[in-house]
Amino acid sequence: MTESLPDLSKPFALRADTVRDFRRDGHVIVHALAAEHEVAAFRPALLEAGEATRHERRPLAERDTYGKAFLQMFNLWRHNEVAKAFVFARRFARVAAELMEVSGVRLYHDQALFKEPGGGATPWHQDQFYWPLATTHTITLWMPLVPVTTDMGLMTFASGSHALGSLGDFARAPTGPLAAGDASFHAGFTLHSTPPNRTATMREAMTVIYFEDGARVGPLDHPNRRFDRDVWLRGCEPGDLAAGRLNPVLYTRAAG
Ligand SMILES: O=C(O)CCC(=O)C(=O)O
Repeated sequence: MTESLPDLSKPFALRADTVRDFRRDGHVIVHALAAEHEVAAFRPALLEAGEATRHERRPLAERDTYGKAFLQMFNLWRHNEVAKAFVFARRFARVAAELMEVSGVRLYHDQALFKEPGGGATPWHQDQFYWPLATTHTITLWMPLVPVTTDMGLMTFASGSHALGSLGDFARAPTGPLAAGDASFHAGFTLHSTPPNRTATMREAMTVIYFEDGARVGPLDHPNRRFDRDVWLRGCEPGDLAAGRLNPVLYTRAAG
């Protein structure tokens, strides 16, 4: 089933100024990380995996803020081999490693984030608040599976917020329209949000979260971090290498 798929293993030529921008701002756009025809080849299986793993069935009006913000489906890679080939794409993982300037990355988890027509805003937040990882080398790839316009609820980042412990005022950096296969990357501590989807089209986006290979599990000093350890780093204790059954190495420079 996966032999006829586009090959997502070949390196992407990342520009040096993109790495510099990521280091400074904590977010960056990488246009055409996947070609539109490549995304189109993976999309049906990603949608199938998303639908099969979706728990949310209530109408929008009956949901809380995050429930209105998006349909959220986790670890599609475990559902079918095509989704696995997409999430494990060496091309994507290598860009994640190069942006973080580390030699290898592991998977934390993937999520499909589909903002429905009329779906609400995603509140400003920092992802890494939830993650018991003792490293700041964490990154999320966010890739639309369909072309997305500014009124569909696109990522908006607070530039430079990844480097600050406490939150202040930031230059806001909304992303412009993106083609299917373009991707944004943001660091775990980069503050970000998305506005509502004011269109009649589902904003389909796939995300993959990576962390530096060699990172250790951090303190479980908050219920959210205990929850995340139990789900994504099962069996790993604080101080252990963050390298559970669900955290394969997706890229290592040593392998070329
Ligand atoms: O897709 C969205 O609306 C928000 C995405 C997000 O918060 C994330 O990928 O960390």
